[in-house]
Amino acid sequence: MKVALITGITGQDGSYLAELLLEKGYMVHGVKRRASSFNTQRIDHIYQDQHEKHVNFKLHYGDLTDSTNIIRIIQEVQPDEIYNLGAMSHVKVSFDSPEYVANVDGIGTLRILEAIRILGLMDKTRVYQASTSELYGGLAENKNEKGFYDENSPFYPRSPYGVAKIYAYWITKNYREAYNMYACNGILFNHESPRRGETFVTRKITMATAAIAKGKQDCLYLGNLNSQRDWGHAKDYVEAMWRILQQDIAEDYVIATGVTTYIRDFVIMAFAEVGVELLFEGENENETAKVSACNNPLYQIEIDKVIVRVDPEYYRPTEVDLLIGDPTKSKTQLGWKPQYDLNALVKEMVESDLKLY
Ligand code: NDP
Ligand code: GDR
Repeated sequence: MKVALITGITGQDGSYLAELLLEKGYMVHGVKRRASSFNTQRIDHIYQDQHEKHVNFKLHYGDLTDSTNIIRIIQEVQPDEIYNLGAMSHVKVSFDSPEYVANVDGIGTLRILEAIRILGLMDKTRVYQASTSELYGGLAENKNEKGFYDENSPFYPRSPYGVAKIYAYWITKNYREAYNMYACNGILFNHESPRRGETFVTRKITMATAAIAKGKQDCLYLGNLNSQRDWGHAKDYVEAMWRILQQDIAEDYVIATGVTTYIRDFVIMAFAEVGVELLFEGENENETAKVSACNNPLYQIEIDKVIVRVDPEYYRPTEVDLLIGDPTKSKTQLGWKPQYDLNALVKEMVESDLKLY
């Protein structure tokens, strides 16, 4: 039986990856942080199963800022594969706590790689590092000739999060080259799901769509509506993570859909799911969206009511304007193909949030 260790198991990706690896017959270990309130909602269903039937699943308390803890867990678990998904993953928040983010998202990766070296597991343990499209920074001149970011595009991170993740990217590559370790970067573009954290833009939009439709919220306040993101479904993306660690040779891969969409259009798509048509007017901080039609008799939403406003509070000091990834290498070498398109993703997220209300 293969043994996997997942950091960030309580997060969006960690929970889907744990399910996938259990399905594949792995023994799955996860690192969770001690918190003053419960932080295991996304994996409680797996944990509960453990009491009712035999499930190969075990959680360990730990933190990526704590080397001795990381070494001890890896020594105990002796993993065949480590998926390092733990991170302070919110780009805007990283401007408020840059040093902490450098410690967790940057040096945290080094702690894992060093633990493997110290424990002499270099020939046994394969490492997946959760790298990100934030490394590219959205600079137009750095796209390839087809107009996408690929594995060879230059990096220009635009946030403390991106800068911390670029350290993690390079230290992973360096340990692969210096010590012949099987260590890979998955450069993943944005991926979402009903389990997405509530303060990321897609989930914020789908939750507000449901709340407004059910009369529980008046207005949705957002930041920059003019940025564009290449959005996929987290379920598809954890499958790519696993494939990256099953190859003969360790390499880095871009995981993306190759389609990019404005934030504004995501808002339109989400409200269309509840039968609300929106009309956007104005520019930048004066931009609003009002209801131009409501085609669903279940929801009484006033026509002409403004239900989306821009609040500059959500702007970032430096923004990544446009992301679009080229998944050619992952499609050809990994045989990876996403099952979801954006319409299916938005539909699933809105339906799930409607159930919450
Ligand atoms: P989430 O924010 O949902 O999950 C992050 C996880 O990291 C949580 O389990 C969190 O624990 C844990 N964590 C945070 N700080 C620490 C710490 N100091 N020590 C140990 N664990 C910690 O992120 P996602 O699941 O969306 O993303 C997974 C990884 O992929 C992250 O590294 C992210 O940066 C990266 N990524 C994500 C993309 C996306 O679009 N989702 C795209 C590209 C990369 P807790 O629950 O206690 O907070
Ligand atoms: P991102 O995701 O920064 O791309 O990082 P996020 O959903 O936070 O922002 C996407 C874009 O939407 C704009 N935006 C807003 N964002 C948030 N969070 N809240 C708002 O109210 C809002 N209004 C507009 C942002 O300015 C931005 O342009 C995500 C994270 O998962 C990272 O960990 C990961 O590495 C990258 O995706 C790839």
